[in-house]
Amino acid sequence: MKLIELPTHSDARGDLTVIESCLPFMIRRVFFITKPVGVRGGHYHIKTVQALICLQGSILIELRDDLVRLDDKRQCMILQPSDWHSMYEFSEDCILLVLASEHYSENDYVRD
Ligand code: T46
Repeated sequence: MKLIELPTHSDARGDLTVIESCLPFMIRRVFFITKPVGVRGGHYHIKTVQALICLQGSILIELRDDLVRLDDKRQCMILQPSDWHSMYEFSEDCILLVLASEHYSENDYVRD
């Protein structure tokens, strides 16, 4: 797992945050999670690398040996395939954006 600070351009019109050359993979899939409750995740991947950005609200991400709260949209969490992760303690307004290196395949998941 790696945390990256995304460059943000702020002026009187607002903030513009860029995800460009900082990702260690080509984006093949994008999804976002809204209105999350309970616990999600609880798996690692065989091939997929992912970048997680909490666009709004906050979320707690549990890794094998770490616990990280994402609550800043300029922060990007890179998860390698072997990084087991579970997500919980979502704020009600949470929006989690995920960029993935592979197309969706259930065969890529190793679940608890
Ligand atoms: C991850 C965390 C951060 C699809 O059909 N296509 C997709 O691209 C995805 C991601 C999911 N789905 C279907 C499969 C399930 O029927 O959507 C349903 C919910 O997926 P899942 O239970 O895997 O959701 P999470 O929140 O536990 O995990 C998701 C990603 O699947 C996973 O890659 O790392 O978000």
